[in-house]
Amino acid sequence: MAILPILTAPDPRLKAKAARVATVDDRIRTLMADMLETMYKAPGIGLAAPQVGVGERVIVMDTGKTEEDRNPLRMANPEIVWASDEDNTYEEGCLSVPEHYGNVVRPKEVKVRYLDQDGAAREIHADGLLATVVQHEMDHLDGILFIDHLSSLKRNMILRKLLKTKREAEAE
Ligand code: GNR
Ligand code: NI
Repeated sequence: MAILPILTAPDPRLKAKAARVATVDDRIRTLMADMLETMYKAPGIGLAAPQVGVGERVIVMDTGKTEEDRNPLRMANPEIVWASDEDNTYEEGCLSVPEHYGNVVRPKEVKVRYLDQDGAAREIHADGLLATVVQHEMDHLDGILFIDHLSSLKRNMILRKLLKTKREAEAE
């Protein structure tokens, strides 16, 4: 297993649409394992492959509150097959947008169809925090960050600050 470096915005790889996984093979299973290890270490409750520079439709999540109740979810080619009419607002953060937070409105509940680590088709009904996170991760697969759901004023302010932080890190 390996800890992978997490890309931060602005980065063109975070804006690209990820490609569908043709087959869930050992390469994809290793990617899922490395992504989970990277996510736990960060720490975070979700991670999408584009965040580690891999343009494929793979996401991992774990909304368990403690190390004891770990419940890792590994998904390839996730698709929303149903979303509730009712919305929910959650203050989101992102490992690729460090130290910035903002309220995002999304459907409160979703049904998601995906392939698991064995390539088997599965479906989950997510609500609460998991519904927020799975939609946040699926956005990453289409090159969308939570800041794209904020006003352009807030988004541009955050992007300017992130760019400044990058410039300062490069100058070191
Ligand atoms: O760790 C994370 N926490 C979080 C909190 C609220 C809404 C979404 C998230 S996902 C984030 C990890 C991440 O950036 N995944 O892409
Ligand atoms: Ni994110």
